[in-house]
Amino acid sequence: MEFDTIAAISTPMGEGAIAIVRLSGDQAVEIADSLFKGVGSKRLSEAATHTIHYGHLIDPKTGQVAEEVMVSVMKGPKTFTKEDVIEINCHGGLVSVNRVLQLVLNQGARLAEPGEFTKRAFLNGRIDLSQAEAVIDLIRAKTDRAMNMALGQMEGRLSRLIQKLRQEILEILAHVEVNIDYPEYEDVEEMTHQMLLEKAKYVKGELEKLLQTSQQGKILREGISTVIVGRPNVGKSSLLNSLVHENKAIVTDIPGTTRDVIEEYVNVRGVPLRLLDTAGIRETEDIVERIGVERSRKVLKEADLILLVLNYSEELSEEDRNIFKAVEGMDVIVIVNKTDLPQNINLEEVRELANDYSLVTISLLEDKGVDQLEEAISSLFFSGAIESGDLTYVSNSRHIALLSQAAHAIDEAISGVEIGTPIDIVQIDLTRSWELLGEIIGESVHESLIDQLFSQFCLGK
Ligand SMILES: Nc1nc2c(ncn2[C@@H]2O[C@H](COP(=O)(O)OP(=O)(O)OP(=O)(O)O)[C@@H](O)[C@H]2O)c(=O)[nH]1
Ligand SMILES: [Mg+2]
Repeated sequence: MEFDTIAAISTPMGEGAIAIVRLSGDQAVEIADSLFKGVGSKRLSEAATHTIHYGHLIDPKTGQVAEEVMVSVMKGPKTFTKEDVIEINCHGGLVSVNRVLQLVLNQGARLAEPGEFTKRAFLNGRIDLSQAEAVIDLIRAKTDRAMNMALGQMEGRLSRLIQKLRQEILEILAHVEVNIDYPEYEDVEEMTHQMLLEKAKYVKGELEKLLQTSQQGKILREGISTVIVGRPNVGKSSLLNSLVHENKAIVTDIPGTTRDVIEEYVNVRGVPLRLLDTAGIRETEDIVERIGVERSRKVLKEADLILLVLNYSEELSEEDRNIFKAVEGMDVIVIVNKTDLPQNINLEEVRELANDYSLVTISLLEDKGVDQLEEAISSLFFSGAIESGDLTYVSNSRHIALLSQAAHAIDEAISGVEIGTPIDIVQIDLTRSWELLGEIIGESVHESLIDQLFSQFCLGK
C-alpha cells in the first residue's frame, strides 16, 4: 500500500522539557532533510537507520535558524508504522513545537488524523486490529493492571488465541467440505459428525472461558467503580482523601460540602478503584445540594462496590437506614467513622443492618483503621481469579460482542448436527463464527477463507 507522508505533534500540549514531532511515510526523511542542518555537511538521507542527530532546523523561506533539535531517523520496515519514520525532538514549548510542525507541513507533509500512525501500523500489517485497539488502551490505562492487560493484548496475546480458535474452526470446515464432496461414503459422514461435535464443543468452551474474563477485564481496565455514600458530614470526602493520599476533595465541618460527584483513580493493594465521592444523601431545600443528592443516587446504581459511611458519634438515623435500603443486594463495606469521638451509635444495631457485609470502624482524623479498610477492599476482590496474571482478559466491548456472537453461531452449529440438520446448513454457522472471530483481529474477508482452506488442506488426498 502507498500513503502520503503524515506528521503530528506526538507529545502532550503544554510546556515540557522536550516535545516531539513525528513524521511517517516515504517522504519523511526527505522532508526532514530539507530543513535540517547538522554538524558538518551530514545529510539525514545518508544516515544509518535508527540513529539520532543533533542540529538545527532552518526555515527555507528566511534562511534563519528556527529551532535547535535532535532528529531520530528510523527507516522502514522496523518502525512503528513499518514506514520511514522521523522524530524531531525540539524544545517543549507550545510555540517551538508548533513552529516545527508548521515547517514540516510547509515542506509537504500532511497533518495526521487522530490515531493515524497506529492505523498505518495496522494497514501495513505490523499489528492486527485488536493490537491496535490495545495501543489506545495502553495510552488510556489508569491502573497498573490495566496497563499490563493492554500490554498483553498489544503483544498479540488475544490475537494468538483467536487465531488458534479460527484454525480449529477451519479444520472442522475442511472435514465438512469432504463430507459434502463425498456424500456417498457413509462412514465419512459419521466420522465427520463425531469429530465436528467434539471440536465445535471445544471451541465453544474456549470462547466461553474468554467471555467469562470479560467482566474482570472490564474492571481491570476501568477500575472497580466504588461509590462512597453516607449522610452529610460523616467523613466521605475525608475518606476519599485518605485513600488517594492527597487532599483532592474539599472537607469542612459544614454538612452538604460536597455538591458534585468527585472522581479519582487509586490502587488499593493492587486493586484498581475508580473512587467516586458523592454529596451526602439527605432531604434538602437547597437546590444545588438537591441536584447533588440526585447525582449521588444515580451513580449508586452503576457501582461495583459501595463504601457506606456512618458516624460513630451520632445515633443511627432514618437517613442511614434508607441508605442501607438503597444499596441492598450490592457489594458493600460498612465504615463507622470518627471513633475518636464519644460513641453514640449502637454498634449492635449497625451489625444487624450490615448483615453479611464487612464492617470496619475507623478514625480518619487519627488515621486509625484505614489498614483494615484496605484489607477489606482487597480481600473482596482477590478471592476470585482476578489475581492470576496469566489469563488472557477481554475488556473491549467490541470484542465481547463479537465473541458472544461467535459462541452463539457455534452453538447453532452444534445443535444443528445434533438434530441432523443438513451439513451445508451447519457449514454456514461455522463459517459465520469464523468470520466473527476474524473481525476481532480485523481480517474477515470471505475470499480469504476459501484461499486458506485450499492452501492448508489437501482435500483431494
Ligand atoms: N473527629 C473526627 N472528625 C472527622 C473524622 N473524619 C472526618 N472528620 C471531620 O468531619 C467533617 C466532615 O468531613 P467531610 O469529609 O467533609 O464529610 P462528608 O461526608 O464529605 O460531608 P458532605 O460532603 O457534606 O456530605 C470535617 O470537619 C472533618 O474534618 C474523624 O475520624 N474524626
Ligand atoms: Mg464531602
